[in-house]
Amino acid sequence: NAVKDQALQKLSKDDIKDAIVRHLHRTLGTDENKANDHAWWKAACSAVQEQVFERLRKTQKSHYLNDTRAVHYFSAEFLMGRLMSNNLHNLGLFEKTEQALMELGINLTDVMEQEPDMALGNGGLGRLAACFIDSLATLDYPAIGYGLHYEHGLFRQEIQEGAQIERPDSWRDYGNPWEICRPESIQEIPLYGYVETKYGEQGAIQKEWHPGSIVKGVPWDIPVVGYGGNTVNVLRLWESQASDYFNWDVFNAGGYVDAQRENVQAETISKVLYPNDETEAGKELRLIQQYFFCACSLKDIIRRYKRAHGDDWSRFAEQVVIQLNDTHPAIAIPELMRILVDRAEMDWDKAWEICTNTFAYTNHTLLPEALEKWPARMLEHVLPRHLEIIYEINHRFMRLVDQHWPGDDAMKRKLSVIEEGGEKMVRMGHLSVISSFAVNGVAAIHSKLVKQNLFPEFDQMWPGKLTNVTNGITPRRWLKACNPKLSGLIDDKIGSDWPLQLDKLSALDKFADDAKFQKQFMQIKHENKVALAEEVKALTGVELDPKMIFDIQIKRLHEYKRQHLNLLHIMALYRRLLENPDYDMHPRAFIFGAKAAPGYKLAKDIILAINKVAERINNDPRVNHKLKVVFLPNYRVSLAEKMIPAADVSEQISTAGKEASGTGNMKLALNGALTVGTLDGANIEIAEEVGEDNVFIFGLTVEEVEALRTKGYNPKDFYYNNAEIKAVLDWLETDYFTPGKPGQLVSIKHSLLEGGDPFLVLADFEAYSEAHKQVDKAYRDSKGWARKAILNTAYMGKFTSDRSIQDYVSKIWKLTPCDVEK
Ligand code: DL6
Repeated sequence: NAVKDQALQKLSKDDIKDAIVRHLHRTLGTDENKANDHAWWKAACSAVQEQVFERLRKTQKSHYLNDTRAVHYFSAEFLMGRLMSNNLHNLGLFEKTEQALMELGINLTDVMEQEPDMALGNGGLGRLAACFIDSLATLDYPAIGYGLHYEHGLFRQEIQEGAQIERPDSWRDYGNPWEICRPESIQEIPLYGYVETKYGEQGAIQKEWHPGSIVKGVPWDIPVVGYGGNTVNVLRLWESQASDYFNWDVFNAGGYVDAQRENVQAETISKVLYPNDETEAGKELRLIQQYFFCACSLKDIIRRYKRAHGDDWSRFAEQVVIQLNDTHPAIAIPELMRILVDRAEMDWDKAWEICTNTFAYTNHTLLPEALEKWPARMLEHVLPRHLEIIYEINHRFMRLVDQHWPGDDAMKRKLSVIEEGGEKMVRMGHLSVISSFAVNGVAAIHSKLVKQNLFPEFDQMWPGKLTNVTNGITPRRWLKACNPKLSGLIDDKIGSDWPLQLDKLSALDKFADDAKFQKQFMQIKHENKVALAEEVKALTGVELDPKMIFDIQIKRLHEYKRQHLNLLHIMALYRRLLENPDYDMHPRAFIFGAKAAPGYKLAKDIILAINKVAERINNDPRVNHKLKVVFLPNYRVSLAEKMIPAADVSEQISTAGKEASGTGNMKLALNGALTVGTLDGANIEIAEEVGEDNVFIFGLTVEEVEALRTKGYNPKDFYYNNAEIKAVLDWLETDYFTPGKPGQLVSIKHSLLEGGDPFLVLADFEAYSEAHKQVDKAYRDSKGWARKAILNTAYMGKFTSDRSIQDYVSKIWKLTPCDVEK
């Protein structure tokens, strides 16, 4: 039994039943006869939350008494999804709660469906943060997640006539029972205004920032329950509110209306998550969001530190490590310098030493459009003192560059935090590398490219600072909770400690050729496919035969992820079937889930094209027994939990060198799907682990991509030399898929031909098509396929986020686990 707390172990089904009914009566003021599933959900959450709060209290007491060093995970996104199933599993209360509800005539699955997703993130980066805080609590490390309490998370996607429509997400409309407001820890955050320079004794210069307005930061805590229920850490999310503090400076200068306007603005700061993925927003509100949550969090950290250490700053970096999840929180760096230099009146060198021993930075992308830069002018307006501090950091850094490359002005320009030329820009990546004691990429190949291509000179200046920590996923959510049947089978076969020691799954390899185990494993896959087919029918009206190969691509819509490569191949299959009705292929259902950034026109066009092609194929009786295409609307964590257990094939087909890691690839393989993938991101490590016989690798490598670009890539060569490519691209121009509207899908063809095919879709098409022929062949050998699927599950041990966290701990954070009072 993973549950360590005795009180939790002793809790009986009847105790839980009593607690649920008590909350139904006393918290919600309703009763068993009137309550609907939503009320039962809230009552059940409150019953669970009682246990969670007790563990939380004990955890906080233990951390305080042991004066522990803790990691502070700063992230603009935490894509938590639903919490009920996860919390029940982690507390070891799932079965008891299921029975308790059953005795009350209520179905736990229906109740859990009431919970809205906490969609406070865009995709991989935010979901990674959620997996990491789960693992930190599971491994008993003192940790706190800091982020923004968005009123509206990622938009809800509707599909109308094939096109994406964005609707607001309102995850808190009817209250969220998992979060608790902590007014006792409210912070006041300054913005705008001007900096006054004062001259002290002996000409000492003192800077004072006179803010133009003050915003209130209200913390909401979401308990993060570790598996086994020992440690319960906290995710603290800040909500902005207008400050009670009246802005007398502005008022006295006759600016009453302005002062009021800024109060109104305050409330917009945490209103909405920017729906960008791999592009930077470059908007003032986004900068303010970033500063707001970093400043609140730093004040919170310092308050806690001072409670234990008073004004003695000497132990700060021993106690506090701050991990920057990408550059979104990088503004915390000048903020900490400001606090130390201006407020604590520390000299610069001492402050800088604390700073550079406190921060560590994770890079999640090499795409130039995602590397954040802020116009210096905007920073000056919003955070005038921070810009001065950034200039000072850079000034001192330039002296260091001069020591390494004396007199090399080109090198200074290249490495400077300030990009000159056009409008002066502040490069947040450079600032993060310079100010952190460790910098990591998120998969081996990505970290290598960070060193070689993105920051080679920084690597030369500080050998060893740049490192790798390959991403991971929590097996509690992504196998135990989402795939209960497979989890049960695994428990029966190898015992139930794999959720904590995922390496143990490798014991399944003994059964990879065992006919009985193969049958059980594939029967569960089949049942999961039946369940997904029902969901597909309910959501789209499309009927899927579970005997088809379920081929799934789920991730944000982006050209580099190449959903359009998948689409072109589907069109090619369609064409082959039309030309030859006997074309030999095992029936296949291609299933997509993806949101496109609202301003990303081509990504939205690709969604439209997938839906239009799907409609035509699904309604074509000549082929629809062999080929189906489904686009599931509103892809999100809770939908992923239904799709992943049902996948036979996992599409991981980004252009080599573009996907930093990927984590969907890990979730799908863990659940026994076979990867069709390029040698990109973590696919490479997955292939190493599961063996090349058990994945379908295709396409250009990073080196080949570079060589092709150097040589000069002309997509038209592929268009004119490959009749199938030409036919499917030309097909997009007709009205075959969009009756009466020729040209509606032409932008995809244009991007590939006139647009230069920036992500080498056409160059990889043939290899991709070949890989799919191999998939088809392999699937027909049902025993061979079962073996491969089992080995995928068996060999995914490396990709638990527990391993990622242990890597962070040993390479970067240097934490010690803290046992919590039982
Ligand atoms: O590291 C988490 C995740 C990776 O798995 C994906 O490969 C990568 O694309 C994603 N990066 C971002 C970058 N966004 N920004 N900035 O989301 O990170």
